Amino acid sequence: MSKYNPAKIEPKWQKIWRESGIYKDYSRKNKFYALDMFPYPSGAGLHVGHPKGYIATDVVSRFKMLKGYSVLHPMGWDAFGLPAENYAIQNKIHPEAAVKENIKTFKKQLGLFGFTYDWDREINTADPEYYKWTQWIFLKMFEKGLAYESDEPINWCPSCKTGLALEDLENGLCERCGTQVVQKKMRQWVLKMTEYADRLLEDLDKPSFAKASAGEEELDWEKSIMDQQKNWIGRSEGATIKFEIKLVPKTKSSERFLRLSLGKDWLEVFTTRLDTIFGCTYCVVGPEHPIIEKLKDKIKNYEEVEKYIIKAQNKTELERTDLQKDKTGVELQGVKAINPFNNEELPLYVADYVLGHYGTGAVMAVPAHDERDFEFAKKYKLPIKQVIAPDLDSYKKTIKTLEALKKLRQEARKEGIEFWLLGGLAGAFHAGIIYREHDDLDIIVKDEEQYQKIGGFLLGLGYKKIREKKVSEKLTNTIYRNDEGMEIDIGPYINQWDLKDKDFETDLKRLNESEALVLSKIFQIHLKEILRKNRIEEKDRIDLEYLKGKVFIEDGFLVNSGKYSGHPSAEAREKMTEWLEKKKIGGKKVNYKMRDWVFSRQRYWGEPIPIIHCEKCGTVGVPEKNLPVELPKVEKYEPTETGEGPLAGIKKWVDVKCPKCGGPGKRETNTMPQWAGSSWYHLRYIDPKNDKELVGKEKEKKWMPVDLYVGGAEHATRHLLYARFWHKFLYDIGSVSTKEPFEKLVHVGLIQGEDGRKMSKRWGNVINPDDVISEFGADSIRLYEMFMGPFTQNIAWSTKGVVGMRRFLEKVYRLKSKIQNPNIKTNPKSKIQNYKLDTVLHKTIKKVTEDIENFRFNTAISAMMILVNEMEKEEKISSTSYELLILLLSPFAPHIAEELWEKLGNKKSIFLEKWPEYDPKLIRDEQISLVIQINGKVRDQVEVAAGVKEEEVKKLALAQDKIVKYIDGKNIRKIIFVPDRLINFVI
Ligand code: ANZ
Ligand code: ZN
Repeated sequence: MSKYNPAKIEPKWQKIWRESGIYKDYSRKNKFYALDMFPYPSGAGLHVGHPKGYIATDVVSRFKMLKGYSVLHPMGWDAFGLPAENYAIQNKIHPEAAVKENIKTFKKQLGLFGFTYDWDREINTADPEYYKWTQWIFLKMFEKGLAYESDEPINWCPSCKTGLALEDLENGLCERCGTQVVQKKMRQWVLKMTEYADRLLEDLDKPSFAKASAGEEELDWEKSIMDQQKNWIGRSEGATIKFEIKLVPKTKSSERFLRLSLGKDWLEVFTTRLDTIFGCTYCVVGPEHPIIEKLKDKIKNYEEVEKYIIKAQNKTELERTDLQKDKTGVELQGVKAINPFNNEELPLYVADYVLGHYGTGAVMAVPAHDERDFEFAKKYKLPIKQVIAPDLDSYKKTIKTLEALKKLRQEARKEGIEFWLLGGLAGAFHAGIIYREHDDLDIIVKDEEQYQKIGGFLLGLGYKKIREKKVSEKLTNTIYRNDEGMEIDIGPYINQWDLKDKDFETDLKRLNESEALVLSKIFQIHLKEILRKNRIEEKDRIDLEYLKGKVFIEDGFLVNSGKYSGHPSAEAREKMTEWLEKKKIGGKKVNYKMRDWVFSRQRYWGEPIPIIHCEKCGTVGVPEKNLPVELPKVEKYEPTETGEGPLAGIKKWVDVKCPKCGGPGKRETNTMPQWAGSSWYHLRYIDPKNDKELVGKEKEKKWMPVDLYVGGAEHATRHLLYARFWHKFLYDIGSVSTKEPFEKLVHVGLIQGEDGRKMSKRWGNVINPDDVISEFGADSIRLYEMFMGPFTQNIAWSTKGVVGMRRFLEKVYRLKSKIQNPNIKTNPKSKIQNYKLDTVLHKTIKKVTEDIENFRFNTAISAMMILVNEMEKEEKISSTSYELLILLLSPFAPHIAEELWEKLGNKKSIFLEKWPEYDPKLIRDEQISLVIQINGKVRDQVEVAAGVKEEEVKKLALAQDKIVKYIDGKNIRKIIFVPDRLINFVI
């Protein structure tokens, strides 16, 4: 028999497949659309990491074909954009030529893998026939007001010499070249992606995947990717509040505050924590905030403010918002903000930790409950006022009644823990000071539950504080009454504590939750008394120094908050929002982190934006019939320093007639970003040659949504967001019938170099698939990449692993010689030839089927390896068994499968077969204990596989020592066999 020779059989089958068009049967009833994230054809060609995802979709495509689906599995090129252009510049070739060249290489390389692509559907985003429709979509957005010009400062990469979208940054650096971006004010085109923010969020899970017609289905996306999208969209529910602005006149002559000339002036802030409003001790605006310019004349230290603003402009957003970075700011002297809830006059600062474009660009600062505000307040010695107490619900549960409390106290006393009681008092005292604020305390005291919470929480604090001299002195001069009405002078105890500091600490540590509660209860009973006796003054309030570095940022219960004290945070937020709305000075507000998509690039290699600027008519869309606006062929395409794209230099191209008025107009010279073409390519594959529509309605309905989309996790927040945005827009204008484009999304884990590093020229660890294929064959590399580990995991390449796969395939090939009666076909269901092997076989069918469906290719392959080992042990195997093995293997290693299939005498391609189904009877897994009786008496039992036949059981039973003894040459008169239960020998 011939030897396995992939070098011969792989090209042979690739040619046959290509010529027969076997993958292009689109007439079957059920469809499956498998989509890969298409590559940008870089100059370096593919390394072995790139095809991993492509192999996976190919395995699934072939599997689905065998399952009777029409499978759409296309491939194309993401050819526009920076990577291609930068490559061209570096290598001094025109990007168009470079792309053409690179595509050739890529296509050749992909061809070696034997993928099921329908190359008739190949698309190229840089092809005018394609980008005509990219431009068309832009025009539609422009018509609907979703594409607009803006002059806002944007992120500019000085190295790529172009503006970038927020999504193009990685930790504040240009994602392409790693250069620090700067803020640059320039004219740009922006797409109103924020208009879709809520839908982009909602449709991710709830009633997410919805075909317009069909019922609701969930998006089958990995949670991690969904989470990344959710975070990127960054929905925040909160409120806006208007703070009235008051001005302190510059002249000292008047002490009164003056209102701005046009009545009241307001500062609007956005907060997610309205419940903390009583803890607001200052307000902040970002350096971009218009109020600074507006109040220019009123700000006493404007010069200083201006200097600060200029400095802030050079910082990246990351530098500005990084929690670790030092917070800076300048007070706007002469300007105050009034907290509408308590009419407190608060200082107003400009600080760059507040961002201009988020929310309202201004915040109410609550240093006790926000870490950035806290850092800032510490630095500028601003008051820190606690208004939220943690919820100590668990304490409440531990003890319910005063009885229990008293018992505990008694027990505590038995152990001589009077300290605790006093500690409790001290804590109470301290807490009383802290919480004493206006008449809030009354509310607290009235509300027992609240009280416990606050008291319990503050006990620890009390203990600590008490040891500080200042407090000790105060306590020493005070007389307290315990809950039995006894007066206690705690002075001496305090001194004791000081003396026995160590013991005290030990005691402290012994406090458990319920004991802490005891103390808080006592605190509760005594507090009124304490306060009355001591007539505690406001000035005694001790600020929460203990909070240093440990800001309580969670929800809890309000304290120090006027009539809102005692309410849980969420409830308080609701009530406060209502109040704002009633007063018409604010209300509920939802904010998104995501921003509109900065859509223009000052580069050559992209789709021209189909807009004409006319002095009279403004911006005018190029009429549809004039699309595409072709990218002019130019000699010089390098980016310029000016912030204008290279197209601006081509006068002949720029100067046009205004389509509206016929007057002189100029073409838009910015181009679209790399992500434009890929935002809708999934639709073009469906109908790639249609010159009337971007996709024909019937075809779109037939194929959408994409059933399986596989690609890199790095696209989680950029491409996948853009594509969903465009798809939703196309849904809205009736171009597509589904709200979401991609039903199932799986991310591919990276293949690293053999050294565990990212595969890159820089590390010299790049492995070229062409070499691997010429040495071991495409089927071996296909199998290996699916076998290396769980699909979504990053994993290092190992050439040894490919060798292993090659050996496995050789084994499979050799097994053919074990076929018994190769010419007689056996029916898999009726004629079971070898029970044990068939069991393994059918289990393997089940496993491989389920594993492919769940992207567990590695375990599918191990199951097949086990099967092959079992087959090797047999002297003979049936042709049916062998065929089943080949079928199971075919999606993974299509060439060898097809070859062997042919060798078995089949006339049609294996991919026109039906995927095997397992026989449930055969995979009843359990080994069962089968009882052996002699004359009805149990004498022994044996372990056998379920379903085993009488003949086999008989042989087995008669071979058992015990049974041999009983039978001992006697004549067996009768055998009674109950399958899977017993065998009875009558002698
Ligand atoms: C008061 C407050 C108190 C806040 C507190 C938080 C905690 P997310 O959840 O990310 O939406 N904020 C608002 N606009 C801002 C801006 N332009 N730049 C920087 N920070 C800004 O964050 C919303 C919170 O971030 C808002 O709620 C506001 O601070 C701050 F205990 O208001 B908060
Ligand atoms: Zn005009």
